[in-house]
Amino acid sequence: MANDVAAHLDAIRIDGFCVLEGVLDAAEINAVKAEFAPYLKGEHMGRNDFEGLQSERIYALLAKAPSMAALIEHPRVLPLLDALLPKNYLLSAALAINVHPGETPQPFHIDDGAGGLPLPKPRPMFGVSTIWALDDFTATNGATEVVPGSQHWPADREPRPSEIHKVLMQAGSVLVFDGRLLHRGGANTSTAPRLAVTPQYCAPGLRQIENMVLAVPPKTAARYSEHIQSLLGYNVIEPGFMGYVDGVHPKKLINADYRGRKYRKDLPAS
Ligand SMILES: O=C(O)CCC(=O)C(=O)O
Repeated sequence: MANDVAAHLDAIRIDGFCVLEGVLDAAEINAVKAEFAPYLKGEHMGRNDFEGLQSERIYALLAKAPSMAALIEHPRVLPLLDALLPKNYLLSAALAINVHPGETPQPFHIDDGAGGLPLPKPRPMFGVSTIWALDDFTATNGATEVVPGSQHWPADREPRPSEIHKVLMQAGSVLVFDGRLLHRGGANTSTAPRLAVTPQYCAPGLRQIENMVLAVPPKTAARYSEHIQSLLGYNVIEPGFMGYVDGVHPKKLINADYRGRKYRKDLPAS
């Protein structure tokens, strides 16, 4: 397993991505699909080319599909995240994407943008993304496309068609990639939809793409592990106490008895 992790880390450092095969079994996939079903009725397609006019997306996943937690903190993925990201990294986004037949390719993009900060490229990695295949990713059904090595490119370099790699993988596999890697959802020219879920993680100092503590408020967050709560943003980064709420640790909003390092009896909370 340690060798496995080392090989996957090497692949991510060189190519920008790796695929972990067969991580979920059919029962696990079906449990997730069952929770998604009420939100995937073909009624709400994307609002633009990025979301996909023939794609459905489910946001705020941890408020809607509790089985997602197992994917977000999956023990096969965590060692890679722990090695690649600074301590206290956050869940930046977690959404399901159901690419329907007729969908066109998404624009190429990266996932770890720094909200307009003037950072010349190439630059360090600020995030790591995962895409879990809940259906087989085939040559025709909208499999994710990546541009190997593009995590090291300058800002103005665009991929040539020969540089684009389609990630074919079986349902239950997960693509793990450097947040700087150029990628996109592919065109679906098949006759069936392609369902995937993409938990994306970022360095603790970066703003999360989805406003996670609003998407998953304290009462809902209370149902999850401490690790998931921390990933959502119910944490503080030391030194600096970054992430406090009204001068106290945000976990106090989940558990009123929580006593952080700065707990003082004379304050209402710590
Ligand atoms: O659906 C996919 O394969 C990729 C989607 C994606 O990269 C995104 O929306 O950020």
